[in-house]
Amino acid sequence: MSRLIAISNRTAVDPNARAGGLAIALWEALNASGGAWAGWSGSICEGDPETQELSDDGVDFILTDLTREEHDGYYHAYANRTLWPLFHYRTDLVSFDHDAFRIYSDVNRRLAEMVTERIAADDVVWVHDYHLLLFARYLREMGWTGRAGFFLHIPFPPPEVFTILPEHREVAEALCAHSVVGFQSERDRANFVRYLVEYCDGVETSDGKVNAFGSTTLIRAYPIGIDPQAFTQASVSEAARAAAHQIGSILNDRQLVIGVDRMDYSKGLPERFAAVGEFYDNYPEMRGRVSVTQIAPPSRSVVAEYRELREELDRLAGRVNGDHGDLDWIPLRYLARAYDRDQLAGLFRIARAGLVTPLRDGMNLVAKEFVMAQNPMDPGVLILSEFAGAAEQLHDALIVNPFDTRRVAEALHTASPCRSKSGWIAGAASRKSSWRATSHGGARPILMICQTRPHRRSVSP
Ligand code: ADQ
Repeated sequence: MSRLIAISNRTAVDPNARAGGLAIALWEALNASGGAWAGWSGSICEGDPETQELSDDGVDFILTDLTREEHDGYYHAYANRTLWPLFHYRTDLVSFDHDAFRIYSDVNRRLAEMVTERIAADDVVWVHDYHLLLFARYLREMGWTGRAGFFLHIPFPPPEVFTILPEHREVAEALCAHSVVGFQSERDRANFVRYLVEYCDGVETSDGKVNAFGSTTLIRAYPIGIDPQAFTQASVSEAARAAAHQIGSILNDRQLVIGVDRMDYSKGLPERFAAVGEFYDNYPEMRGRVSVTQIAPPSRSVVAEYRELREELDRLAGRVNGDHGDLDWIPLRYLARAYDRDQLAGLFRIARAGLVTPLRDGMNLVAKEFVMAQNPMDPGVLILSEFAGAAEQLHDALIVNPFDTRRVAEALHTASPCRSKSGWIAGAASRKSSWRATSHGGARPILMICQTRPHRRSVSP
């Protein structure tokens, strides 16, 4: 019987890691079909890496440790310091290192070997994300001819940016070795197709396929979603209520505006903090009536840019609070730690506005989670960057250019003084008839995000 074999850098072998969007989606697909999940074990070994195989709840895991050299070259250097910034259009932060590319290729080859030794001709291989761009090349070189799909979770840049990568042709050729290549958004799909047509003599056919490098590949956008019902349930769980109660006791009657992100330069946090400062500058009547809470646990702190980002955020938050704070009011609360899903859902539910303003993002699941956590009788407003993949779907959020801090401040003003649980507060929001935001995940409900009156919830087919 044909099996689904997923390959990603990190797997959800640890049950605690089955909470994120990707992990949940993959886990459910593999669990339902009795598939396998291959990738890095998460450990670094001293000697030669060995393959470990184990099963949990119907899913087989095929795992390998990385050597220190592999971890540095493949993961830290090429994946996180070359591909991540380049694919997020941050050419200023990209570092190129031929040794790192060699190690990245070697790890992709080693993972492909590990998988080909264990798959059958009719299995379906499903490769995930920018760590494994070359995986299919080795799979094919090893003689495997079955079906293989690839999904990129992060953006795919325009050809003018992608071609900065010295190895752009090798990467594109390896992607075309899949039967299907999936992207988060139409913009990403169009960028890749344009690259193939303009730089590799690719020919686009009317059925969404491209002939390039002697292969025919279906190239499509498959925007990733969340489990909307599960998130709505999480937002009324015990832990959610406790978190909402805890923050509520500090807020008093103030409006909560919330941001939740990994601390990453792609998430636009310095620009967001600047916009919050402008909001209090430009709308002084909002001082003391709104409190912004930003949750952002540090990530990848071995990379210098991430350490610098942390320092910049500390400084900017201090500035906003120094300029505007008062004895009984903190304008911008900034918490550099993670919270669990239920707690976040509880905070989203009581927030008047969600600030999701990445400079560039493949999708951004926080935007969808914020929508699904809302109480339909008293929903908040989503302020969403036009550069997040989610903006292609959540048309009725307040869509902003995150670089335009004055406009983001204006959106905060529009969103914040809406309706409070204890009654109406006059403000700009009452001038606007309605904003809506949709949640993706197939045919999913459209939730009326902020409607002055009457309260109404509409459900799409
Ligand atoms: P990420 O860059 O990690 O993912 P995102 O989609 O926003 O971005 O978040 C993924 C998950 O992490 C969400 O479930 C969110 O709730 C959780 N999370 C984020 N910040 C958190 C925090 N401070 N504390 C606790 N949990 C937090 C990459 C791409 C995205 C793409 C996803 C999925 O960069 O563009 O949407 O993969 O494909």
